[in-house]
Amino acid sequence: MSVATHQDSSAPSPVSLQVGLIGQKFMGRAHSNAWSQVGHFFDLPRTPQLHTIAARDATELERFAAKWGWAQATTRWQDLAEADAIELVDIGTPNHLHAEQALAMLAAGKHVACEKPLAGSLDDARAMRDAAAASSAKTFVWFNYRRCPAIGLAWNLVRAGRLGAIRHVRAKYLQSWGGPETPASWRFDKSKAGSGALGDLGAHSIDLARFLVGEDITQVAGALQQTFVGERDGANGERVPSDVDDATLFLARFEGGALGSFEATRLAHGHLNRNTIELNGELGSIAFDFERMNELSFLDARDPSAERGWRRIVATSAGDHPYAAAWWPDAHVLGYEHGFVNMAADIVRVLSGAEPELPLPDFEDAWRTQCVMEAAGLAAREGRAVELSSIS
Ligand code: SOE
Repeated sequence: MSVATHQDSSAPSPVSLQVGLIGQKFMGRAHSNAWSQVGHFFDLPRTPQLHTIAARDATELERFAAKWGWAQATTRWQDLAEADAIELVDIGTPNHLHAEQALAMLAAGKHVACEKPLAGSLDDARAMRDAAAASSAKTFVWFNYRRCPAIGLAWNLVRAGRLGAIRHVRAKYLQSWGGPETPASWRFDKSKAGSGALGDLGAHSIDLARFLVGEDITQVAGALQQTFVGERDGANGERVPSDVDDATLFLARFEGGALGSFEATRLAHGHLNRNTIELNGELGSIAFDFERMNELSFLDARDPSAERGWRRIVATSAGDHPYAAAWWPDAHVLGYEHGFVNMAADIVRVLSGAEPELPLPDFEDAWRTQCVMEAAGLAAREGRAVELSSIS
């Protein structure tokens, strides 16, 4: 199916950036919102235009396209590769589809922005990394939490040496929606998702840790994974195997010697979307909790005063905090969707030859995160430490 929904984009203006998107579920909404909002809030060299949305369900698709402002809709994602006007293809599909779609788009000369994790398997991820390296197109991976202003502030503080050498990284991503009452979906099917909590949640933690510390992980050890719910209800009342990790825990060593601990679970009642990370350095500490995403906690260990202790910084001030200038007055706080809009702004900057406000993850970067996921799975299965140098 292919339909024109409300405007003719056959003659794109030179400053427009024609975007195609694959996927109309949760990430389809988050990304559609980002592409349509970004030009309203950021002053950018180019303006994204919602050219074509591709998705499988034709009935839903027409309504989705009209609601979010996509000019055209198609049930053939290959149409995006064939559309000359489209420069950037955004992939918001289940993990096992990323590689085929990204490789086709790169072969057609499109820039690609792909959902995390990079792929459902190491082989797919490697193929994507290699194709990106061989192409002149730019690639991006939606590790959206990098774009919270408070994380941007943390990144700046680490870069400014305010923590000194990093000793500890403590990352937890805890959710609670994965109990036996949750029906089967691709997220619980290893052949599609690749992994469960590890790739869905742990991938964000690994990316944030590597981003903030600015170093790669060299070793993974002490890993445990567990599938607590082995079967779920299928669409027709049948029981379907659920074969991914509901929880993954592991320890890690960074290049510079810092030690990390990681926990990812979908079975932590009381925690809905608790993505937390804490860094302890020789000179101070930072702590972030996504459920209070506008705040960063900072402790300066060099403060000699009796009042030394954790500072709660509301990271919403234009001029001081990344991305804040594009939004609202102080403490008129941001939410989940703003991370995607902030990332869309940086993607547009890069595709216009400008610098992003903060470094963006590309396929090479996301490949390294995928290698850490692979090492964690191997370490858990074989009950041993795994050197990242052995994963390639
Ligand atoms: C899972 O619940 C999920 O939607 C992840 O897939 C996202 O990546 C994460 O940001 C929020 O939680």
